[in-house]
Amino acid sequence: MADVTAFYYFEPRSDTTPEIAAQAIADEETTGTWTDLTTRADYIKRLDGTVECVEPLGEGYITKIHYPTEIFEPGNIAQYLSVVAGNLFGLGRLDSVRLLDIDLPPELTAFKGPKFGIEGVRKLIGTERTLRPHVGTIIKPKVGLTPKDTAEVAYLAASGGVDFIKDDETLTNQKFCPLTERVESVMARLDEAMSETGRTILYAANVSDRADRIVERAEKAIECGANAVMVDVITCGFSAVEALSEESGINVPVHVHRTMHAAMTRSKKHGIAMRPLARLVRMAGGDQLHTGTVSGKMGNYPLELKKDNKVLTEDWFKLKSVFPVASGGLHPGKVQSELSGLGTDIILQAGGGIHGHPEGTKAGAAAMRQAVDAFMEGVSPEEYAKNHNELRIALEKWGK
Ligand code: RUB
Repeated sequence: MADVTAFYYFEPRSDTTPEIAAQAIADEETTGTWTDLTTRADYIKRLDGTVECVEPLGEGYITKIHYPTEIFEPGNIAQYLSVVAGNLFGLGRLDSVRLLDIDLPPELTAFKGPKFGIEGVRKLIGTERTLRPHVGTIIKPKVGLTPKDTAEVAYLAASGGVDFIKDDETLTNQKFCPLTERVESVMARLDEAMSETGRTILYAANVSDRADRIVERAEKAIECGANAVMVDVITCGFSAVEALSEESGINVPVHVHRTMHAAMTRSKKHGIAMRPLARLVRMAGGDQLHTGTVSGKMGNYPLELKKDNKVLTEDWFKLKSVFPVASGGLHPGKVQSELSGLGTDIILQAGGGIHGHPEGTKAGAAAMRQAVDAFMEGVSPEEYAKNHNELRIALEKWGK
């Protein structure tokens, strides 16, 4: 049976050698602790963690640690994390440690994975032949709009050309915009937009909630017409994604937001990189996952991001691929750099970059689509803007 391999960057405490620090991780996460044990029976040795190598990198070191697969409970992502990303973050022998990636054997990746994946979502939208990037929007302001006004914004975005509309991460079921009323209103207006345009537009209602209420909430949203659901994976947990994806009654794409992720992913020295999280979301069954942008408003690491997106889209244990979502501070002027950096199997989402268009949401959505069309036709946005007013106005406001 192949081991689980985890890759870490770490910096040892000044009085500790890198080898001892790496071994402390392997010990803590397998059969050891800070002292020797009288309870350590001989037969336990096979479960010891081993350090394969420790190599210098920048101000610290890279290590590869093997954890025997037998330690893991197949199918239990929470338990996997408690080994590869558990107590080790608090160990005093290390000043910092960052989980970079994990390599799992087939026994531990036997999950159903995404129900739809990129191919399935493309089929719903009708882009399986053109293979163009999808354009999405987050209704803005984040919170505060009534259901009726939310629906109007959704209608305008859909009429302007977006493929996908989602709630923002802080909007769930507050009094000013209750979930069921919001979904009914949005879907009624989207039905109008769909019959006017002949296109399918997905609306992901944010069903993030307490563990024991998420599935019920998603079913309610679907009953009210939602044709996608959204969940915040870090605040709700990977089991929330699994529950939504595996429930047979939830036959719609699961959009996975990652609010709070940067507390773990942002530091290059300490925390958890996006890559292992992306692998786990794919196993758990997310159909679309936020992974970041190359030019947006959030801190970004383009080189890491490209490989993170590859982890979602390359062949991996027969699991369907996950649609990477680039979001945060995007507008039509950034489309070209995002698509040249990340490729066209991507959902480009813009909130402010659509609803902040001087001529309103419909024009903002049209401008985003025009910027995508320009890229697909190999024309510069400035050139394309000469005959496309919405794009011209967006570029005048935001530039590139
Ligand atoms: C985007 C927004 C999203 C972020 C999350 O709004 O608020 O929640 O994309 O970031 P806007 P990430 O388009 O107005 O900036 O995708 O990096 O997790």
